[in-house]
Amino acid sequence: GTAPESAKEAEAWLDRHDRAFGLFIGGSWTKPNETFATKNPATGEELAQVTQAGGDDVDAAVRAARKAQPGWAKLSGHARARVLYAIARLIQKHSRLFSVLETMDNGKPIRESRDIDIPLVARHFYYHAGMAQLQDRELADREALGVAGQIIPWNFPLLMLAWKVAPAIAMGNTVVLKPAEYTSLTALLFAEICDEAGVPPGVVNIVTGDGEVGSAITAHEGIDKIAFTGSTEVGRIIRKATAGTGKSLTLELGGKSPYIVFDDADIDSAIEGLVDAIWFNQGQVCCAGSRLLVHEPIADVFYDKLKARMDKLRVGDPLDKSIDVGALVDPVQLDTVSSMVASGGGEGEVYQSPAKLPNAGCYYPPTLITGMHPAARLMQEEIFGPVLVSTTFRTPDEAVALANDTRYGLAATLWSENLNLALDVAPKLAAGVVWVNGTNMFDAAAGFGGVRESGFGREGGWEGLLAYTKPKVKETALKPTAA
Ligand code: TXE
Repeated sequence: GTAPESAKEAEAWLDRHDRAFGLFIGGSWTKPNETFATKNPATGEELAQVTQAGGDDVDAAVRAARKAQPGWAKLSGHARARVLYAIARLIQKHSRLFSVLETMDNGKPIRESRDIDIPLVARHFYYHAGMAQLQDRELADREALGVAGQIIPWNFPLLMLAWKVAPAIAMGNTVVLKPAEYTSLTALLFAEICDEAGVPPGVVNIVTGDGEVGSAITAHEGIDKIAFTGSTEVGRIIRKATAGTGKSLTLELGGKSPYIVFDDADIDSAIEGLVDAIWFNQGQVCCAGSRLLVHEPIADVFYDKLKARMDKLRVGDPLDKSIDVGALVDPVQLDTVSSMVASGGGEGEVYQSPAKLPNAGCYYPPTLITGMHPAARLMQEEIFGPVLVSTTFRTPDEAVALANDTRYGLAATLWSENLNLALDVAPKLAAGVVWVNGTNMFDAAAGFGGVRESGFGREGGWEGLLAYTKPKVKETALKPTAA
C-alpha cells in the first residue's frame, strides 16, 4: 500500500492478525466479535477491527482474574519482579513497533511516542519490578487488594496502561483493563508480550470496547478496585456507581492547569516550556499548561515571541520525524475543539499558527487566545486540544488568585529567576504537582495526581504503589499479656 517505510513493521503486525482482534482473557484470545473500526486519525484510514466486549466477556475476564489472583499473590515478590523486568525488556525490544503503532492509532508525533511515551512505559515496569521485591521484606505487612478494574483514556494509550498495570501486578493484584475505544492497538500488542514475558494466564486481561464495557467493569461484584483516568464527567459517574460498594477507587480526571510567567523569567526558556506544555500531544494532556498567566510588564514582548515561535511549529504527518504537532485523536475530538474555539474564542483575540495543514486527517492549528476574562468559558473549561488561553496579572497575589480560580487542580507551572518568589508562590498553588522553571516532568518514582475536580489518589511512586495494597491480615492472634 501507501504505507511509509517506518510503518511497514506495524502494518505487517496488523496483517498477521488479519486486522481483526478479539479479547485477551485468561491468557488466550477470543474470536473477533461485534467489532468496530479503529482508524488512523492522520489519514482517516481504518487500521483494524476491534471487538466490542459484552457483559459476558467482562464477566469471563473478571473470573479469569479472580482465579489467577491467589496464585500470583502467593509468588515471592522476587518472582513477580522477574516477570515485570521481562515485560520492560520486551517493551524495549519492540519499542519501534510500539511507537509506530501508537502514532498510527493516536495521531501523536513519532518523536513523542519514540522518545517519551514508550521509554516511560519501560521505565515504569523497571521501577515497579524493583518495588515488587519489597514485598518480600519491607512491604511484607501489605497485601494485594485482589482484582483491579482499570479504565484508561486515549491520549497516552500505552503509558496509561503501564501506570495502571505495573503497580497492580507488582503488588500481587490481577487486572481487567479496558483501553479507550479510539486506541486499543498497543494494549493488544501488550497482551501479546505478556505471554512472552511469562505473565501467568489471567493476571492481565484486556477487554476492548466503549463506555458500556467500562460501566460493566465498574459494576462487577468480582472487582475490588477501580482505577480510572479520563473525563471528570465519567469520573463522577464512576464515583457514584462505586459508592456504597466495598471497591477502592482512584480517579485521575481533567485539568486546566495554569502556566505562570513572572517578569524576571528567562523568557526564551519559558516559551520553549510552553510549547511543551500546550502543544505536546496536540494539547490532549490532562496536565497541559493550558491557561497562560503573564506578568503585565512583559506581556507584549512575551506574546510577540510566542507568536513567532508558533509560526515555526511544524504541523503534519505524525510519522514524519520532523513534525512537532500531529493529528487529534478523532474527528469527534477535532469537532469539540474547533467548536469550542468558534463559540468562545471571540471573547479574546485569536492567533493561529499559519502552518499549512494536510487536507485529510484530524488537524487543528496551534492556537493562542489572549485578553481573556478569567471567568470566560474557555478560561474555565478543559479544551483538550492545541489551544492556549491567556490573561495578564500585576502582582504575585493576583497570579495566585487567578491560578487557583478553577474547579481543577492537577498541575501548575511557574517561571521566575527569583528563588524567593518561586518558593513563596509554589506552595500556594492548588495543584497535585507544581513545576518551577520546567514543565511536564514525569517520573515513575513521583506520585502523579490531582486535587479538587481533577480527582484523587496518586499514580507512581510510593503512594501509587500503596494504593494497590491493604494491610495484611495477621493470622497470629494477640495473646493478652500479663499486666
Ligand atoms: O473521555 P471519557 P472521552 C476529557 C477531555 C476530552 C473529554 C472527552 O476533555 O475532550 O474528556 O473524552 C471510558 N463508565 N479527557 O469521551 O469518556 C471510555 O470508554 C466507565 C481528559 O474520550 O472519559 C474510555 O476508556 N467507563 C482525560 C475512558 O472511559 C467509561 C483523558 C475515558 O473516556 C464510561 C480523556 C462509563 N460510563 C479525556 N464512559 C485526562 N484527564 O487525561 C466512558 N468510559
